[in-house]
Amino acid sequence: MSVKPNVLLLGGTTEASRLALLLAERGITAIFSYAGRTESPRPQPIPTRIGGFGGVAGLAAYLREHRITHLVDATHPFAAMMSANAVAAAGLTGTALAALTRPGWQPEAGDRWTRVSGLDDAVEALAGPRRRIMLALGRMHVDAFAAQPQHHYLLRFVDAPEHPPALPYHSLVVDRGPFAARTDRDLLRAHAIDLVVSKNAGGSGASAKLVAARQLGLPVLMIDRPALPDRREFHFPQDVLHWLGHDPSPGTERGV
Ligand code: 3Y8
Ligand code: NAP
Repeated sequence: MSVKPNVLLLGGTTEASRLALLLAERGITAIFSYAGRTESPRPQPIPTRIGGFGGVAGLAAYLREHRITHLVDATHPFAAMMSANAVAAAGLTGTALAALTRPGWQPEAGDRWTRVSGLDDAVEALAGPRRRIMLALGRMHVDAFAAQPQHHYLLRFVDAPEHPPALPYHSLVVDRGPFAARTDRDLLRAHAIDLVVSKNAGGSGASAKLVAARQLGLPVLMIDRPALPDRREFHFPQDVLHWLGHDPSPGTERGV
């Protein structure tokens, strides 16, 4: 007798939103969770909670109090703290855990990537004469680049910041993805960008700037993903449905 799923979905990515839709279509009991990083996160078709849990202990308590049967970590590959907490809390409470994540991007013909292992190495790699750099990393880590103030930075944030970024020369675009290659190409051209800095997020929502850089023959500084603890991983929302005991193709559900 399989347990009727009661899912906690840690979201904030395109794939998480796709899975939320599938769960809603099948009437699977689930709650979507955002950290609350943005002013108006995309509404979801399932009940949604916003805010941290309070570390591993807080997440474990949440799993117990809400009798969560399946924890799905569909957070961004750079949300390393959340993913580590999910593994720890699932272990403490014996909750089934699976990650829904996307493969990292691989360089294609025509790409001019330099790979670095983390944010500090990316900052160091920018030592040298002034350039015009698209820093497509969002808002949380921009201040680290004040160590290389000589460059002109093109910044793209989801929300307007309360305070101007601590970078003497910068242009700021407030926009949320997913982005399109054509508009990113126009943006890179309009700002005469000569280097793009990117996280290896994978997926389709942030890849536009890489396609645009390739088309314009621009170099890319690619930040590799942080290491994450071992856990069951799926790359497709339908595989999560199967894991939950639901047939991924609608209309062939049996007794659910
Ligand atoms: C709050 C939820 C969906 C999810 C869409 C994806 C695609 C569009 C592209 C560039 C890169 C960046 C950033 C980015 C993308 C998707 C996805 C993705 C990159 C929202 C969202 C939340 C966040 C948090 C935000 C971070 C920031 C990172 C901007 C919603 C829109 C740079 C990551 O201002 C801040 O504090 C923003 C912080 C974490 C990284 C950073 O360090 O600043 N995402 N992004 C989630 C929460 O509260 O739990 O507002 O709707 C979601 C999406 N952003 O459902 O369609 O799947 O990745 N997000 C990166 O990849 O490098 C932009 O500009 O080219
Ligand atoms: P993080 O550094 O790994 O997490 C820091 C803390 O934020 C966590 O310990 C947790 O707080 C809280 N948190 C993170 N994700 C949460 C979620 N989905 N629901 C509830 N609490 C959450 O995470 P992050 O890099 O700041 O990312 C935050 C959110 O933005 C995630 O949902 C992620 O998917 C999304 N996002 C991040 C990026 C990125 O580049 N990092 C890109 C796109 C989307 P407590 O310890 O208090 O529980």
